[in-house]
Amino acid sequence: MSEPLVQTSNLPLIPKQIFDANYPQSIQPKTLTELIELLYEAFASNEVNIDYVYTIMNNYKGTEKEWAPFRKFQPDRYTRNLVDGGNGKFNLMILCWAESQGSSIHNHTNSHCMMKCLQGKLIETRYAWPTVEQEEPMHILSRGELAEGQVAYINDAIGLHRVENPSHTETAVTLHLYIPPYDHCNVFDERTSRTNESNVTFYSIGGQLTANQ
Ligand code: CSS
Ligand code: FE2
Repeated sequence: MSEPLVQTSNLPLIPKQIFDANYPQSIQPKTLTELIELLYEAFASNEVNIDYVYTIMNNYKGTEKEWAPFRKFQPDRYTRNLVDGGNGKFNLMILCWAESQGSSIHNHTNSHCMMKCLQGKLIETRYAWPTVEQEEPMHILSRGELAEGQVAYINDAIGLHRVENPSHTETAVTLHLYIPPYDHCNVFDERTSRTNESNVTFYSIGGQLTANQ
């Protein structure tokens, strides 16, 4: 594997303008229901303030009890569990990463992606988009840890990423917000930069298993 070009140890890896966002820190959703209500409010008009949405995701502090319906693991792959479809404007979902599970390297199909670590920790490795036609290993931009409570932000302009649960003994759970929702993405081969389109599916919707398990 190639060496990281930039080694970052302090996530969240989010763009500066989001760090600089100066929104009332008093908005502290204490339940998943409250977070969802605030999201619906934020998405009520056609213009959404991404910095504000980041702030409420960041301030959300929930309990394991309310994630329970969406906390579903399977042995061969991380699971994607839809919590709320946001009237077609966003997807809020809980992803469950069993020991050592990880994603492929992927983009986010022009959506904003926010990922909050609810339990355990994740490693996020960011990659540059391949720029040349010939096959070559992908270039790592950064690698960092996402600890409990932290929120990472990425979009296609920032780059691609792979998310992994580095622990061989602990599971991890993350809360993801995609704006707008998307149902396919591109996945990339780290060694060759080759890419393929891939559909993304839900393991469960509203706590009910789908036909995709
Ligand atoms: N984007 C991946 C998870 S890492 S953000 C997915 O939707 O499955
Ligand atoms: Fe992702």
